[in-house]
This record gives sequence, structure tokens and C-alpha cells, in this order.
Amino acid sequence: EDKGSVDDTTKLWEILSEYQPRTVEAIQKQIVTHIEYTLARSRFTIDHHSAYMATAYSVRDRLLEYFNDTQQYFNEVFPKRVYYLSIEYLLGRTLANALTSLNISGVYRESLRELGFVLEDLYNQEQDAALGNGGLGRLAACYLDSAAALDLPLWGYGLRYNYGMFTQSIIEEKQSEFPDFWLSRGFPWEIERLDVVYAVNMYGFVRKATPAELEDGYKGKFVWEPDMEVLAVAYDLPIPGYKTNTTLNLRLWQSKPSHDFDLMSFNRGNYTAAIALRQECENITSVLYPDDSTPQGRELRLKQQYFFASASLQDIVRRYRKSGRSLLEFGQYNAIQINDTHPAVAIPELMRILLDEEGLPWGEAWAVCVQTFAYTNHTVLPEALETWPVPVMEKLLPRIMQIIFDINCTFLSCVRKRFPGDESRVERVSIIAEGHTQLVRMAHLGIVGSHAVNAVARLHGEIIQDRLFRDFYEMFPKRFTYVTNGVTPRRWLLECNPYLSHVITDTLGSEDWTKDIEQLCRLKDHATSRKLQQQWLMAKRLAKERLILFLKTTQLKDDPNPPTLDPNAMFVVHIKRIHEYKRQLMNILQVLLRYLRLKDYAELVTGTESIPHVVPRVIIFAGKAAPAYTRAKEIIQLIVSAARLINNDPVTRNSLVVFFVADYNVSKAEILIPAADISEHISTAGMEASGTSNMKFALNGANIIGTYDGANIEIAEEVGKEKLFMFGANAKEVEDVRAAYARGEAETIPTDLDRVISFIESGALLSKEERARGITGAGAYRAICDEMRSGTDYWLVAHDFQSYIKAQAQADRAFANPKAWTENSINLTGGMAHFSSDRSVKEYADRIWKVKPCPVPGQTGSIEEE
Ligand code: 8GP
Repeated sequence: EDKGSVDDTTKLWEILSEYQPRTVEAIQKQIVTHIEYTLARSRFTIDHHSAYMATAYSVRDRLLEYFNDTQQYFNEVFPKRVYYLSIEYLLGRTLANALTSLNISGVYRESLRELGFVLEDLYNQEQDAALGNGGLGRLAACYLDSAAALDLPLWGYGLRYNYGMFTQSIIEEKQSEFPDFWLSRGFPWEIERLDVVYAVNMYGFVRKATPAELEDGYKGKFVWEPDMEVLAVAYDLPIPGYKTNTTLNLRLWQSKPSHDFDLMSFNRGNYTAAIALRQECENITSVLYPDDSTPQGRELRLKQQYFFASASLQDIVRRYRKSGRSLLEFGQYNAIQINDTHPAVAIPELMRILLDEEGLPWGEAWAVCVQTFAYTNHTVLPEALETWPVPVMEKLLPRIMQIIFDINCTFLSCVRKRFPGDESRVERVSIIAEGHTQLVRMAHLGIVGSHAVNAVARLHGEIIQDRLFRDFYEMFPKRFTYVTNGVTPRRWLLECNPYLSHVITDTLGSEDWTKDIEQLCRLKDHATSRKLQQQWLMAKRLAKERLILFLKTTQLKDDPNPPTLDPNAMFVVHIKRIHEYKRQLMNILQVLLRYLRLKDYAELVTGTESIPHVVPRVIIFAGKAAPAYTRAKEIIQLIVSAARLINNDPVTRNSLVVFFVADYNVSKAEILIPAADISEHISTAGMEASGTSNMKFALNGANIIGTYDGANIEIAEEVGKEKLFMFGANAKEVEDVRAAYARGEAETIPTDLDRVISFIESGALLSKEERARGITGAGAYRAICDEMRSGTDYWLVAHDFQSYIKAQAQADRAFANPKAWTENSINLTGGMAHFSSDRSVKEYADRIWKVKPCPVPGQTGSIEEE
């Protein structure tokens, strides 16, 4: 390695180990320096965005001080390390988070104030990093935060997509998708590592190694002769630990062509072919989950996954090898967590490296793999149980396919030994599904190649053991476990809800709860205190006012006749991906019933300003539908058109307001969650693996209307189920009901539901434009109405409807008593310690990864300053 030409590095070290001062004056100078030298702006061209960028660069400088120390310390101590491989990271914004972690928000606020900027205004200049889709990606982000706070030697690996999750707009009451080019205004937090580059092989063929090659030092038996080579370039994102010196790394790979497009061919006039190759390489990290409805799209996804797995594994192995330790001990020093099946191809990739590049015998290489890997399943829905056609894999990754066949062969011979004559079992568990086209089952590969397979909540654990992976559970009972998800209390309470955080700190006498979450339990001792209740109500009110302001300046900006938004109303929030199993449909149908009932009631009490004895509600939906998911898009349209009808009805508008907030993302969640009185987690039982927003809401003192599903069950146990509004069929009952439906035993739909469906069928929700086009009746909602009327709807909306209405009515009654409501709310927050991601990550570290914290010793300019 080139160590540079300096002989005496004393001076260099001296300066390097100095931390930049944290006085207001010093920070101001750093910010201004970035304005002038990094951004090349003059004092006449400083706008909010450049002030944000310069501030971000100056904060990044400080992050790098910790980052460098941390990485150096890990290299010296060489602890067992964890690598978290995830195709998604929903990070959200960074500035507030970094300032909170480093404990320097105050001094930055002051520095900026004197420069003429309000820190909070700059927060809004930052675009969300939405390199993910939903729960799985946000969980990965929470786990990074906790791992850093707990001083665990962990790195995340992911992909640096050029386009994040699509931007959602509502046009003519429908979802439209636009590309989310999140990098367009620059991303100041990352470090481009043009020197950390790996070549990833694709296509071509495999042949036996020749005697000459073996003599020459080639260690493997086979040689992969690729037809294409793609380069993976590293981009590092420092992940600061809250109030600790540890700053971890999230390394994201970007694809790049390995030879600049063929100049010769270009000069000969093959312009398109030359550029096409370049494009093909760059496409690999251009979007998250490329459309897989075409064979090319499916191949691109597999390419993306292998690119990700190979670059990460090469990097991990190289780091380990530098220590000079034996590869046989690799699993004692490295744990790799596979977040769902997307990175599962990492298992045969590690085998490839160990066999072909390191020359390990099969048995030893396999033992290393199983010791190293662990796999998390995040859903029982088919999207997490990926399969790849063997011909596609064979063409793209010939050596990997060969290794998978070998893994399967060895595995199946174990199965046959354990269960002689049980060929149907062999067929069920095989990594290769037989059929017209053979398929590689990535979940099976994940289970066979890992020492631990975990679910994300207790019920989900039972379901994967008893149903989804039952045969595997019978073979490897010890491998299966669950770790109930958690959320980081830093982003999801301390940062997003400064009002409530102040009240909590004030009540508990210190801010220790932000790190030692068990402290929150002590809130329960004060739940009946009048003083606390008043402060608690005030905090909720402030959060609601912040949300109202947000709605007024966005959603309602151009509305000539906006509905009045009363902070005393009950705010009900339903935010998550739009999916049939999450049953936003059931909610909007319930809202329409409420509307119809209000109209009935208003007829009886005409002449009054607002309808007496009714708890006014503001109901907010948000979430994105997958672009190809027609039914989910119809549900959005139904919500938006219902909102239009309801919000414009002068009779009900003081008692009921409905919003669909477009383009849901992490930073919108940070405004919505603190303002909620109630949140909806109403999935068909057995379908929501865990849910994590339920935890975020309860942490912010919002109640839950929920089914006996995922983590709702454990939350109910923790806080007492009488404190929540639980309803509906449980997972076992759902199975029984579905079995009855399958036998042809349809249910009669409840009268209330029938009323709502008839209302939709009457054409009440049609827009002016739709009417003008001659559309009548249910219009776009025909299929939804028919399904509801069938009496056999798969998601049990009709079946659960009545008990859902009852739960809603209970909530109305409870909200009418503010004292009891607030006491309950305090107890909810007080009961959430168990759902901190600090607890979850500790469980992973102790039970699955077997790693210990590796706290980085303090330096000057420490975190303690504020
Ligand atoms: C989600 C689950 O739906 C949710 O219940 C759970 O809380 C979360 O993962 C974290 O564990 N699953 C996904 O986001 C998911 O399966 N995404 C698909 C793209 C695979």
C-alpha cells in the first residue's frame, strides 16, 4: 500500500487528532467557509438551500471526526463485527438527527440565528433519502441508529439508487407516480470512495481450472469466465450514535461500467451499442425494485441483488483478510444479517469466494457460511418469498447457479436421511422448485444457509413455524426464533415531538430516558397527576397545531373553501403502504358510514352550528400504492373522492374532515404521528408481520384501534388490552372464516356495510368530471362494491366490519372524557420501553450475532458538551 512520502508523521497526527472547536464563533466560521469554498456562493446568492448545504457540510465534518476514530478503533481492537445487508433503507432526513446525536443542536441554532437563519427552517430544505419502500426499510434505519447508540461494531450495506421511492401526486383523485430524483440538489452527507471499488462478474460460462492455472496458484476447481464486469463504487454514510463517540457506516454501492464505453467501437460508428453497454451497467443501481413484469425487468432485479451481495461480500472478506486471520475463523469474527430474501444470494457468493478464491474445501466453506449468516423474514406475503427461474440465474450467474445446485444436493441428501421415503417432503423443502420451469426459492436458500431465521413479532414467529416454514422448523427447530421489532426513540419521540419530549424530561427529572428507555416506565407513576395531564394535553395541542399549519400551507393552500381544523377534534391517523391486507378500505367505509349517520342526526337537530354531542374528528390517510397494484390505487381514489364529498358538505364539515396526504414519507410521518389521538392498525389478523408505526404512535401517546395481529398483540399485553381498542377476528378465526368461504359458505353482509356500499353505488362519490363523461353508479369502485357484496372477501372487511364500528364508538366515548383519556395516553407512552429498537438490537446482538459493544474511547471535544 502507498503510505505517502512523509517520513515523520508526528505533525500530521497532531493536527488530525484535534477536533474542531464547538463555539458559536467557530461553527459560524465553518459554515461560512463551506458557503464560500465548498459551494462557491457569494454573499448575494445565499439562500435557504445553500445555508442548509453549508450547515450540513459543517456537521458532516464533525461526524467524520467520530467516524474516522471509530473505524480506526475497530481495526485496532478487531471485535466480532456485524454486517446488516438490506436492499432498502428509509433514512428520512439527516440534519436534525446528526445534531441530536452529537448533542450540538443548541450551539448550531445559536450560530445560525446570528447568521440570519432559523435552524428549523433549514431542516425543511432537506430532501428525504427514500431508498426504500416501507416497514422493512424503515426498520433497517432504526436498527442502524440503535446499533450506533449501543456502540455495536456494525456496518450497514445497501445500494445507492439514483431514484428513490417514487413521488406520489394526486391528480384527478388518482395516484400518479413521478420519479424521485433525490440527488438533484446534492446529498451532502455521503463520502464518495472512488478507491473502494470491486468488480462484479456476470454472464459467461464456468470451466474447470487447468493444471497450469493450479500450478500458478489458482486455488479453486472452477473458473468463471464472465462476459460482463460491472464495477461497484462505495459511498459511505456516517451513522452517528446518540451521545456516544461511536459513528458507524452505511456503505452504499453504485454501479459503474468497468471499461469506459468501447472507444474503438464508438469510433467505428457503433455508437448505440457502445452506449448501451454503459447504460446496462448504470441501470443496475438506478431504481429500487425495478418493474418485474417483464423478463428483462426480472433479470435486472437479480442483477441488482447479486451486484449488491457480491460487492458487500468482497468488501467484508477483504477487510477480514487484512487482519491475517484464518478464513476458517471467519464466522467467529463476522456475522451477516440478511434482511429478507433480497440479499440471500450472498450465501452462495460467500461460498464462491471461499471455494474459488480461497481454495477452502466444500465442508469447511459451508460451515463458515452457516455460522456467519442469519436471515430475517418480514412478511408472509409472496413478495418476500422470491423465486428466480433457473434458466435466468444460469445465464446471468453460471457459477452461483452451480453452487446453489450443490448446496441443494447436499441438503436434500440430509433430508432423505432424516425422513427416508418422504419424497413429497423433499420436494417441498428443495431449494429448487420443479415444474415447467425450475425455480430457485430464495427463502429456502436463506434458511438452509443460516444458523438463525427470525420472525419480527411473536405471532409472526408462530405462523412461520407452523405454516410458512413448517417443514424446515421440523428439521432445524433451534434455528427459528423471533425478535419483536422496535423503533428508535430518538427520531420517533425526541426529535419529532419536542413538545412531549420536554414534558417527559421535566417529569422524569432528566433526559436519560432517551438512551435508557426503561426510564419511560416511571411516567406511569405520574399518570394521574393533574399537572402532568395538563402539560401532556398542551403538548398534544402544539403537535396538532403544527400539523394544522402544515396542512394549511400544503394541502389546503389553494382550497377556496377550506374546512376549519379544530385542534380539539379527535385526530385519527392511518398511514402506511396502501395494501388490501392493511384494510384502508375498511376504514374509509367506516368513515362514510359515520358521515351518513351524521347526516341523519343533523336532520333531527337542524339549525345548530355544529352537531351537538358528536366528537368531531379529523381523519388522515397517507400512503403509497405500488404502481402496478390496481386495487390499492382504487382504494386511494375512494379515499380522495370520499374526502372531497365530506369536506364540502356544510352540514357535517364541523364534525368530520377527511384528508389524504399525498407523498407520504418519513418526514411527513414525523409531523403526523405526534399529532394523533388515535391511529389505525387494522390488518386482517395473521397478515401484518409486526408493524412498527403502531409503536411510534403509542410512544407519542396516541391510542391504537387495532386487530389481534403482529406487534399489536404484544403492545396490548404490555400496556393492558383494555387500554386499546382491539377488535375483529384473530389469526385462527381468520383461517376458519376463509375455510368456510372456500367451502362456499358466504356471509350475509352487515346492514351498515350494505348501506355504505349502496351509497357508493348510487353514484354519490362521482366527481363532476366523471358525471360529465356519463359515468354513473359505482364507477371506478364497481369491483370493490362487488367484492364487499360477495360475502367472501379475502381480507374479511365485511366479516370484521361490525366489531370495527363498535371499537370506533368506544373510542368516541373514551375521548369525551379528557382526564381519563390523558391518563391512558401517559400510560401508553410509559409502556413503550419494550418497543425501542435498542431492545430489539440488543436481542439480535446477544442471541443471533453474539457480538458485544465496542465503545470508542472519548477524545477532546466530546459529546458531553451541551
Ligand atoms: C414489513 C412488514 O409488513 C411489517 O409488518 C414489519 O413491521 C416490517 O416489515 C418490518 O419488519 N415488510 C415489508 O416491508 C416487506 O415485506 N417488504 C417487501 C418488499 C419485501
